[in-house]
Amino acid sequence: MASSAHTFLSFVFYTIFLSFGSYKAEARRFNDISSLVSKGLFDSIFLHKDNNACPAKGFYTYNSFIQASRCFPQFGRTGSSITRKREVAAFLAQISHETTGGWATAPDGPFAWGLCFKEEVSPQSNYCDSSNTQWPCSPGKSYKGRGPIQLSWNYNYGPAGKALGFDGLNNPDIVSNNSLIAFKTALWFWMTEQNPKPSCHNVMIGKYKPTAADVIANRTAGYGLVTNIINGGLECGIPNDGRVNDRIGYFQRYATLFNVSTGSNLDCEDQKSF
Ligand SMILES: *[C@@H]1O[C@H](CO)[C@@H](O)[C@H](O)[C@H]1NC(C)=O
Ligand SMILES: *[C@@H]1O[C@H](CO)[C@@H](O)[C@H](O)[C@H]1NC(C)=O
Ligand SMILES: CC(=O)N[C@H]1CO[C@H](CO)[C@@H](O)[C@@H]1O
Repeated sequence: MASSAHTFLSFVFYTIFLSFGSYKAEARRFNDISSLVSKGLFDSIFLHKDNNACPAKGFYTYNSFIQASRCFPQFGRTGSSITRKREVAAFLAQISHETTGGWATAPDGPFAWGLCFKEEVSPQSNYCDSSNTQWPCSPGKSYKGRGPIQLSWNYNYGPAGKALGFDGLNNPDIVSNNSLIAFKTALWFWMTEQNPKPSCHNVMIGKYKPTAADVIANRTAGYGLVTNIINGGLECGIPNDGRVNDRIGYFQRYATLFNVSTGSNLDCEDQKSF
Protein backbone atom coordinates (compact mmCIF):
# COMPACT_ATOMS: atom_id res chain seq x y z
CA MET A 1 0.00 0.00 0.00
CA ALA A 2 2.63 2.44 1.08
CA SER A 3 4.69 1.49 -1.90
CA SER A 4 1.85 1.85 -4.37
CA ALA A 5 0.83 5.21 -2.88
CA HIS A 6 4.39 6.26 -3.26
CA THR A 7 4.42 5.09 -6.84
CA PHE A 8 1.16 6.89 -7.56
CA LEU A 9 2.33 10.10 -5.92
CA SER A 10 5.62 9.95 -7.75
CA PHE A 11 3.71 9.46 -10.96
CA VAL A 12 1.53 12.52 -10.30
CA PHE A 13 4.48 14.50 -9.14
CA TYR A 14 6.66 13.64 -12.09
CA THR A 15 3.83 14.28 -14.53
CA ILE A 16 3.28 17.77 -13.10
CA PHE A 17 6.99 18.41 -12.85
CA LEU A 18 7.75 17.23 -16.36
CA SER A 19 4.89 19.02 -18.04
CA PHE A 20 5.72 22.22 -16.18
CA GLY A 21 9.36 21.85 -17.15
CA SER A 22 8.62 21.37 -20.82
CA TYR A 23 6.01 24.13 -20.72
CA LYS A 24 8.67 26.48 -19.43
CA ALA A 25 11.14 25.39 -22.08
CA GLU A 26 8.46 25.84 -24.74
CA ALA A 27 7.53 29.30 -23.43
CA ARG A 28 11.17 30.29 -23.42
CA ARG A 29 11.63 29.15 -27.01
CA PHE A 30 8.50 30.95 -28.10
CA ASN A 31 9.31 34.24 -26.37
CA ASP A 32 12.97 34.13 -27.09
CA ILE A 33 14.52 35.89 -30.07
CA SER A 34 16.02 32.51 -31.01
CA SER A 35 12.55 31.55 -32.28
CA LEU A 36 12.97 34.26 -34.95
CA VAL A 37 16.72 33.96 -35.49
CA SER A 38 18.00 30.40 -35.51
CA LYS A 39 21.72 29.70 -35.40
CA GLY A 40 21.46 28.67 -39.05
CA LEU A 41 19.83 31.96 -40.08
CA PHE A 42 22.39 33.96 -38.04
CA ASP A 43 25.24 32.12 -39.76
CA SER A 44 23.77 32.68 -43.22
CA ILE A 45 23.37 36.39 -42.46
CA PHE A 46 26.92 36.85 -41.13
CA LEU A 47 28.71 34.66 -43.64
CA HIS A 48 32.18 36.15 -43.10
CA LYS A 49 32.23 37.56 -39.55
CA ASP A 50 34.85 34.98 -38.51
CA ASN A 51 36.96 35.36 -41.63
CA ASN A 52 40.71 35.67 -40.99
CA ALA A 53 40.56 39.13 -42.56
CA CYS A 54 38.09 40.34 -39.91
CA PRO A 55 39.53 41.94 -36.74
CA ALA A 56 36.40 40.80 -34.85
CA LYS A 57 36.98 37.16 -35.81
CA GLY A 58 35.48 34.97 -33.07
CA PHE A 59 34.10 37.91 -31.08
CA TYR A 60 30.44 38.27 -32.06
CA THR A 61 28.86 34.95 -31.19
CA TYR A 62 25.28 33.81 -31.74
CA ASN A 63 24.96 33.02 -28.04
CA SER A 64 25.95 36.49 -26.91
CA PHE A 65 23.42 38.01 -29.30
CA ILE A 66 20.64 35.78 -27.95
CA GLN A 67 21.66 36.31 -24.33
CA ALA A 68 21.90 40.10 -24.74
CA SER A 69 18.45 40.23 -26.34
CA ARG A 70 16.96 38.66 -23.21
CA CYS A 71 17.72 41.94 -21.40
CA PHE A 72 15.38 43.70 -23.82
CA PRO A 73 12.15 41.69 -23.76
CA GLN A 74 10.36 44.03 -26.20
CA PHE A 75 13.00 43.66 -28.93
CA GLY A 76 11.65 41.59 -31.82
CA ARG A 77 8.67 40.61 -29.71
CA THR A 78 6.22 43.40 -30.43
CA GLY A 79 3.58 43.28 -33.17
CA SER A 80 2.87 40.79 -35.92
CA SER A 81 5.33 38.17 -37.07
CA ILE A 82 6.18 40.35 -40.09
CA THR A 83 6.80 43.40 -37.87
CA ARG A 84 8.99 41.40 -35.53
CA LYS A 85 11.08 39.89 -38.32
CA ARG A 86 11.42 43.25 -40.04
CA GLU A 87 12.60 44.90 -36.81
CA VAL A 88 15.25 42.24 -36.21
CA ALA A 89 16.36 42.38 -39.87
CA ALA A 90 16.66 46.18 -39.60
CA PHE A 91 18.70 45.94 -36.40
CA LEU A 92 21.06 43.32 -37.85
CA ALA A 93 21.40 45.39 -41.04
CA GLN A 94 22.32 48.58 -39.20
CA ILE A 95 24.92 46.85 -37.01
CA SER A 96 26.30 45.24 -40.17
CA HIS A 97 26.89 48.56 -41.84
CA GLU A 98 28.49 49.87 -38.65
CA THR A 99 30.96 46.96 -38.58
CA THR A 100 31.20 46.08 -42.26
CA GLY A 101 34.24 44.52 -43.83
CA GLY A 102 32.60 44.33 -47.26
CA TRP A 103 33.59 45.96 -50.53
CA ALA A 104 31.92 46.06 -53.94
CA THR A 105 33.47 42.85 -55.28
CA ALA A 106 33.77 40.98 -51.96
CA PRO A 107 33.11 37.21 -51.93
CA ASP A 108 29.32 36.65 -51.61
CA GLY A 109 28.80 40.38 -52.21
CA PRO A 110 29.32 43.45 -50.06
CA PHE A 111 26.41 42.59 -47.74
CA ALA A 112 27.76 39.28 -46.47
CA TRP A 113 30.43 40.99 -44.36
CA GLY A 114 28.64 42.40 -41.32
CA LEU A 115 30.21 42.18 -37.83
CA CYS A 116 33.76 42.17 -39.22
CA PHE A 117 35.09 44.99 -36.99
CA LYS A 118 34.72 45.50 -33.27
CA GLU A 119 36.29 48.93 -32.88
CA GLU A 120 36.89 51.99 -34.98
CA VAL A 121 40.20 51.98 -36.81
CA SER A 122 42.19 55.25 -36.73
CA PRO A 123 39.56 57.44 -35.03
CA GLN A 124 39.84 61.16 -35.73
CA SER A 125 39.34 62.08 -32.08
CA ASN A 126 38.53 60.69 -28.63
CA TYR A 127 34.87 61.58 -29.17
CA CYS A 128 34.81 63.57 -25.96
CA ASP A 129 32.14 66.24 -25.83
CA SER A 130 33.62 68.25 -22.95
CA SER A 131 30.60 70.56 -22.86
CA ASN A 132 28.62 67.60 -21.50
CA THR A 133 28.90 67.87 -17.72
CA GLN A 134 26.44 65.08 -16.95
CA TRP A 135 28.76 62.46 -18.48
CA PRO A 136 32.26 63.92 -18.04
CA CYS A 137 35.09 62.28 -19.96
CA SER A 138 37.71 60.41 -18.00
CA PRO A 139 41.23 61.70 -18.81
CA GLY A 140 42.96 59.69 -21.53
CA LYS A 141 39.94 57.53 -22.39
CA SER A 142 38.66 57.23 -25.93
CA TYR A 143 34.95 57.09 -26.64
CA LYS A 144 35.50 55.95 -30.23
CA GLY A 145 33.15 53.54 -31.97
CA ARG A 146 33.03 50.09 -30.36
CA GLY A 147 30.78 47.06 -30.62
CA PRO A 148 27.99 46.21 -33.09
CA ILE A 149 26.44 49.70 -33.14
CA GLN A 150 29.86 51.40 -32.79
CA LEU A 151 28.79 53.18 -29.64
CA SER A 152 30.53 56.59 -29.64
CA TRP A 153 30.86 59.71 -27.46
CA ASN A 154 30.97 60.08 -23.69
CA TYR A 155 27.27 61.01 -23.66
CA ASN A 156 26.45 57.52 -25.00
CA TYR A 157 29.06 55.47 -23.10
CA GLY A 158 27.96 57.03 -19.79
CA PRO A 159 24.24 56.27 -19.96
CA ALA A 160 24.74 52.90 -21.70
CA GLY A 161 27.04 51.81 -18.88
CA LYS A 162 24.64 53.09 -16.25
CA ALA A 163 21.73 51.19 -17.82
CA LEU A 164 23.71 47.99 -18.37
CA GLY A 165 25.88 47.89 -15.24
CA PHE A 166 29.39 48.83 -16.36
CA ASP A 167 31.50 51.96 -15.98
CA GLY A 168 31.21 53.42 -19.46
CA LEU A 169 33.20 56.56 -18.73
CA ASN A 170 36.19 54.91 -17.00
CA ASN A 171 36.15 51.58 -18.82
CA PRO A 172 34.90 52.15 -22.37
CA ASP A 173 37.24 49.37 -23.65
CA ILE A 174 34.95 46.72 -22.19
CA VAL A 175 32.58 47.27 -25.14
CA SER A 176 35.18 45.75 -27.44
CA ASN A 177 36.43 43.20 -24.92
CA ASN A 178 33.18 41.54 -23.86
CA SER A 179 30.85 40.34 -26.57
CA LEU A 180 27.78 40.13 -24.32
CA ILE A 181 28.22 43.75 -23.22
CA ALA A 182 28.96 44.70 -26.82
CA PHE A 183 25.61 43.34 -28.04
CA LYS A 184 23.83 44.88 -25.05
CA THR A 185 25.14 48.36 -25.94
CA ALA A 186 23.79 47.96 -29.48
CA LEU A 187 20.38 46.86 -28.21
CA TRP A 188 20.39 49.62 -25.58
CA PHE A 189 20.93 52.20 -28.34
CA TRP A 190 18.21 50.58 -30.47
CA MET A 191 15.63 50.48 -27.68
CA THR A 192 16.29 53.81 -25.96
CA GLU A 193 14.61 57.04 -26.93
CA GLN A 194 17.01 59.99 -26.80
CA ASN A 195 14.85 63.05 -27.02
CA PRO A 196 14.11 64.58 -29.56
CA LYS A 197 14.88 61.31 -31.37
CA PRO A 198 12.43 58.41 -31.06
CA SER A 199 13.86 54.95 -30.45
CA CYS A 200 14.75 52.84 -33.49
CA HIS A 201 12.51 50.16 -31.93
CA ASN A 202 9.43 52.39 -31.86
CA VAL A 203 10.02 53.44 -35.46
CA MET A 204 10.23 49.83 -36.66
CA ILE A 205 7.17 48.62 -34.73
CA GLY A 206 4.93 51.53 -35.80
CA LYS A 207 4.76 53.31 -32.44
CA TYR A 208 6.51 56.48 -33.62
CA LYS A 209 4.35 59.63 -33.61
CA PRO A 210 5.98 62.44 -35.60
CA THR A 211 5.94 65.90 -34.02
CA ALA A 212 5.20 69.00 -36.12
CA ALA A 213 8.98 69.49 -36.50
CA ASP A 214 9.34 65.87 -37.69
CA VAL A 215 6.66 66.42 -40.34
CA ILE A 216 8.40 69.52 -41.70
CA ALA A 217 11.72 67.62 -41.74
CA ASN A 218 10.16 64.68 -43.69
CA ARG A 219 11.00 62.31 -40.84
CA THR A 220 8.50 59.66 -41.86
CA ALA A 221 8.60 56.18 -40.29
CA GLY A 222 10.70 53.57 -42.08
CA TYR A 223 14.22 52.21 -42.23
CA GLY A 224 15.49 55.62 -43.48
CA LEU A 225 14.39 57.21 -40.22
CA VAL A 226 16.36 54.60 -38.27
CA THR A 227 19.44 55.60 -40.28
CA ASN A 228 18.65 59.20 -39.41
CA ILE A 229 18.52 58.33 -35.68
CA ILE A 230 21.84 56.48 -35.87
CA ASN A 231 23.91 58.87 -38.01
CA GLY A 232 21.60 61.36 -39.71
CA GLY A 233 23.78 64.36 -38.92
CA LEU A 234 26.44 63.03 -41.28
CA GLU A 235 24.44 60.94 -43.75
CA CYS A 236 20.88 62.22 -44.25
CA GLY A 237 19.59 64.95 -46.55
CA ILE A 238 22.25 64.01 -49.12
CA PRO A 239 21.17 62.60 -52.50
CA ASN A 240 22.35 59.02 -53.12
CA ASP A 241 24.78 58.83 -50.18
CA GLY A 242 27.04 55.75 -50.36
CA ARG A 243 26.86 55.03 -46.62
CA VAL A 244 23.06 55.20 -46.63
CA ASN A 245 22.98 52.94 -49.69
CA ASP A 246 25.19 50.42 -47.86
CA ARG A 247 22.77 50.37 -44.92
CA ILE A 248 19.89 49.83 -47.35
CA GLY A 249 21.72 47.06 -49.19
CA TYR A 250 22.23 45.13 -45.97
CA PHE A 251 18.58 45.53 -45.04
CA GLN A 252 17.38 44.33 -48.45
CA ARG A 253 19.52 41.20 -48.22
CA TYR A 254 18.44 40.41 -44.66
CA ALA A 255 14.73 41.10 -45.27
CA THR A 256 14.93 38.53 -48.06
CA LEU A 257 16.54 36.01 -45.70
CA PHE A 258 13.74 36.66 -43.16
CA ASN A 259 11.10 36.42 -45.95
CA VAL A 260 9.67 39.88 -45.25
CA SER A 261 9.39 43.05 -47.31
CA THR A 262 11.43 46.07 -46.25
CA GLY A 263 8.49 48.49 -46.00
CA SER A 264 8.62 51.98 -47.51
CA ASN A 265 10.86 55.00 -46.80
CA LEU A 266 14.15 53.12 -46.94
CA ASP A 267 16.19 56.25 -47.64
CA CYS A 268 16.76 59.45 -45.66
CA GLU A 269 18.00 61.58 -48.56
CA ASP A 270 14.93 63.85 -48.27
CA GLN A 271 15.03 64.04 -44.46
CA LYS A 272 16.60 66.66 -42.26
CA SER A 273 18.63 65.27 -39.37
CA PHE A 274 17.56 65.76 -35.75
C1 LIG B 1 10.89 66.95 -48.02
O1 LIG B 1 10.72 66.15 -49.18
C2 LIG B 1 10.37 66.91 -50.34
C3 LIG B 1 10.06 65.94 -51.47
O2 LIG B 1 10.98 64.92 -51.57
C4 LIG B 1 11.52 67.87 -50.66
O3 LIG B 1 11.20 68.65 -51.80
C5 LIG B 1 11.76 68.79 -49.46
O4 LIG B 1 12.89 69.61 -49.71
C6 LIG B 1 12.01 67.97 -48.21
N1 LIG B 1 12.08 68.84 -47.04
C7 LIG B 1 13.18 68.90 -46.26
C8 LIG B 1 13.06 69.79 -45.06
O5 LIG B 1 14.20 68.28 -46.49
C1 LIG C 1 12.16 31.74 -45.62
O1 LIG C 1 11.64 30.95 -46.66
C2 LIG C 1 12.45 29.84 -47.01
C3 LIG C 1 11.87 29.20 -48.24
O2 LIG C 1 10.49 29.03 -48.13
C4 LIG C 1 12.57 28.90 -45.81
O3 LIG C 1 13.41 27.82 -46.13
C5 LIG C 1 13.15 29.67 -44.63
O4 LIG C 1 13.18 28.86 -43.48
C6 LIG C 1 12.34 30.94 -44.35
N1 LIG C 1 13.06 31.71 -43.35
C7 LIG C 1 12.47 32.33 -42.32
C8 LIG C 1 13.37 33.04 -41.36
O5 LIG C 1 11.27 32.32 -42.14
C1 LIG D 1 41.93 41.90 -22.58
C2 LIG D 1 41.61 42.61 -23.85
O1 LIG D 1 41.12 42.01 -24.80
N1 LIG D 1 41.88 43.89 -23.87
C3 LIG D 1 41.58 44.72 -25.01
C4 LIG D 1 40.37 45.58 -24.74
O2 LIG D 1 40.13 46.48 -25.81
C5 LIG D 1 41.20 47.35 -26.10
C6 LIG D 1 40.79 48.28 -27.23
O3 LIG D 1 39.49 48.76 -27.10
C7 LIG D 1 42.41 46.56 -26.48
O4 LIG D 1 43.50 47.45 -26.69
C8 LIG D 1 42.77 45.59 -25.34
O5 LIG D 1 43.82 44.78 -25.76
